[in-house]
Amino acid sequence: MKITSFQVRCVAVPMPEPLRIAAVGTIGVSPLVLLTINTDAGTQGHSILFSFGIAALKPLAELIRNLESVAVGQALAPADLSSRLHGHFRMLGTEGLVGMALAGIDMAVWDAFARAHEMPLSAMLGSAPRPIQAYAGIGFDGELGSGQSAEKWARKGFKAVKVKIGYPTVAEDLAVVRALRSAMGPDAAIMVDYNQSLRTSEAAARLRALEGEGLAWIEEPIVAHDYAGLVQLAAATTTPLQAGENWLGALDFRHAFDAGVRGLAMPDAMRCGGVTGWQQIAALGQLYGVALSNHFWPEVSAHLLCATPTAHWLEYMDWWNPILKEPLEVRDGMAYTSERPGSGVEFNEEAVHRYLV
Ligand code: SMN
Ligand code: MG
Repeated sequence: MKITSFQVRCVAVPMPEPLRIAAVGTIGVSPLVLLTINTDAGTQGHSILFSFGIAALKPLAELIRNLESVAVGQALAPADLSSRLHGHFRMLGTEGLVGMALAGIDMAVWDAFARAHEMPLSAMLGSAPRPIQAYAGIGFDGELGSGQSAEKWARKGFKAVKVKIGYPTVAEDLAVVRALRSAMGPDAAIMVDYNQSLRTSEAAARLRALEGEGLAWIEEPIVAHDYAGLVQLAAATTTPLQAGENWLGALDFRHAFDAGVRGLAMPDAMRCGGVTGWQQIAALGQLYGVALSNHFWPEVSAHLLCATPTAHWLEYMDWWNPILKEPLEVRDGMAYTSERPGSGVEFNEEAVHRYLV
């Protein structure tokens, strides 16, 4: 089976509610590149790329269109195509948009590969589909807003939530955490996410102030690639630290683990190199004994976590559900991968046409 063409489209999907992030701002729409890969057997593969901001949306789409010629005529063989594409960018490097584009192609090729074999992606990776514990995300919405969002997710059956903090004072951080604990109850898992907003000098004091709150993890307290700083902070607190959504490819995860990062890590399917990159990181997680959770891409990540020996939590987000034919199913706080062939990504064409940009 050979690749015959790419279909690349851009959409701007309104967020269910504006998402506020500490030290970043507010996300009102999801700028997405939707990639469909066609083959000579009629089998298709689909993937979603998130450009974070409108400015990068069209450049990302154009970069993927420019890579069609490298892929067309090649066998539908994800590992081989990944090697070919990475070789193509040996000089330019695969950070930034290039890595995102390659990951998007990789996810679509793996989706087509699984569909061609009429198997769910998790089964193609050697694992039986199984439910994964899931948590939902809450924005930088203050004590009242965050508590109300937690109540909403609890009504939907979630037993775990993650909230963005990094307020001007640690007292405000604590008030938000306690509002979530009140909304979710004593047995719920509560994670917090600083989104790299703390300076290393203040981070240890903030983490110590959160010690008694029974948090499941404290995410990205400082800049993502300060591995040594993360290791130092981990020694100053008993609350597990979490990072990885901004680590690019398996090499960043290797650098982090070589620097002494242990406990938890969270690959982002687009930043880490797609399915192929995730497989490499899953092996590192097993060898270093690091529990792995995903960042975004819940449909694909649910399959990937099934095949990840140290799978931990699934981050659920519903932002892209309007353009999906079959969004990930979550029941009683557990995510269930689709048993249909592929990665679970297929587009609701009527919605795609509505949001085209
Ligand atoms: C996050 C990052 C970017 C946009 C929204 C949320 C956050 C997460 O870091 O972990 O989901
Ligand atoms: Mg995060």
